[in-house]
Amino acid sequence: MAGNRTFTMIKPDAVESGHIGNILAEINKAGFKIVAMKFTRLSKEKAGEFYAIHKERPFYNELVEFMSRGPIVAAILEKVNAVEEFRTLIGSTNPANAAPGTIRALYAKNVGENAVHGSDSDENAIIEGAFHFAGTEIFA
Ligand code: IDP
Ligand code: MG
Repeated sequence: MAGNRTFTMIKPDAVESGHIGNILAEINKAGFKIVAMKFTRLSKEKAGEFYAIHKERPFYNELVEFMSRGPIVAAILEKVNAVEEFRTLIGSTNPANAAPGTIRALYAKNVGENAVHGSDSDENAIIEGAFHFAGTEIFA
């Protein structure tokens, strides 16, 4: 249902550091239901497309390189008020500013390599989920 889903990625830094299990445990503890999930890798082209909204930002090329350098876990999560609840669970973009106990405070390295993605609106959650998953891969 719109409004109750968000999209996330466990980013290459967190996968490389062996934190997939820890991060999924935090997501489960916070009461999110996983309705779609895959272990995959973004090509440079796909990473560029996913982050096209940041094309004019100075860190765009760095972001595309980073997000395509290794595998990620992509997932669609369900919970009442999922987008906002998940942004609260992951904490600020820069882990130096992330509240204690948030996923980024626990596992992010820096403002670029920050462990997880979380959609910023219901509209983008739908777009981002559809970017990674076919309807047949989503289990409500
Ligand atoms: P968000 O992931 O918290 O929504 P956005 O501002 O949407 O943050 O930025 C998207 C992603 O771009 C961030 O998660 C991070 O990986 C990267 N990023 C943001 N700001 C910087 C920066 O100043 N330097 C390098 N990478 C950045
Ligand atoms: Mg964002």
